[in-house]
Amino acid sequence: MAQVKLTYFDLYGRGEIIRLILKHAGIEFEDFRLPAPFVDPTEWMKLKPTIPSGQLPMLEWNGTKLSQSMAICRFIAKQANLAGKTSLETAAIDEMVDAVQDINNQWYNGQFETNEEKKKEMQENFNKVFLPEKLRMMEKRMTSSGGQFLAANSLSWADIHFLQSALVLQKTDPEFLKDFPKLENLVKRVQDLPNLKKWIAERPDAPF
Ligand SMILES: N[C@@H](CCC(=O)N[C@@H](CS)C(=O)NCC(=O)O)C(=O)O
Repeated sequence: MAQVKLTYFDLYGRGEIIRLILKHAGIEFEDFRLPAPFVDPTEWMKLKPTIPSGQLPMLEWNGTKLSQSMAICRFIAKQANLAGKTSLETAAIDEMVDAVQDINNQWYNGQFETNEEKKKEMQENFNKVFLPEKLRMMEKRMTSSGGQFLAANSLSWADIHFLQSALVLQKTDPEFLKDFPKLENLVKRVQDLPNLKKWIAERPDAPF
């Protein structure tokens, strides 16, 4: 069995999707957490110079250090058969993963904007324009690939990635998927998968 350690802040952020894939796959790992730099930078400032990329998350797999959250996810998703059976399926899954990343990045930009007026404008645009457009596109793609999963007509890490984003977005708007029944149903089904259900019930809560 591989020796696996994930180092990340005590947040969901860019690390939770890695935790979710590992949990779903039943891969045991050390979930090493440190305080987010905006909560208390002390521990991170000591650790940062020892991390090859200078950023987290970092995954250690049998001693090999990997950075970049999406590269880490692709690697473990391949181990867990969640990354497609053909190159074309893998590309379709990556397409949906990148759409989820677009949503996440746009949402974070709005959360961390320091100019209050601009922040309000960005959040309004996200909720009224950006997010519904992305969701519409994703539901269409889902319909054209069998209607049950985001891509490749089977569960992939794109579905798990979307689940985590949806759980964070639902904290501020529990109804945000009400016009997207297929996506809403997907979120329900994926969070009911036994290993994910167990982890979601027991994991430390975080605002994002
Ligand atoms: N593209 C990288 C971005 C990594 C990143 O921005 N990490 C942030 C936390 S989410 C970080 O380490 N911040 C502390 C720092 O840069 O010193 C990834 O997806 O892993």
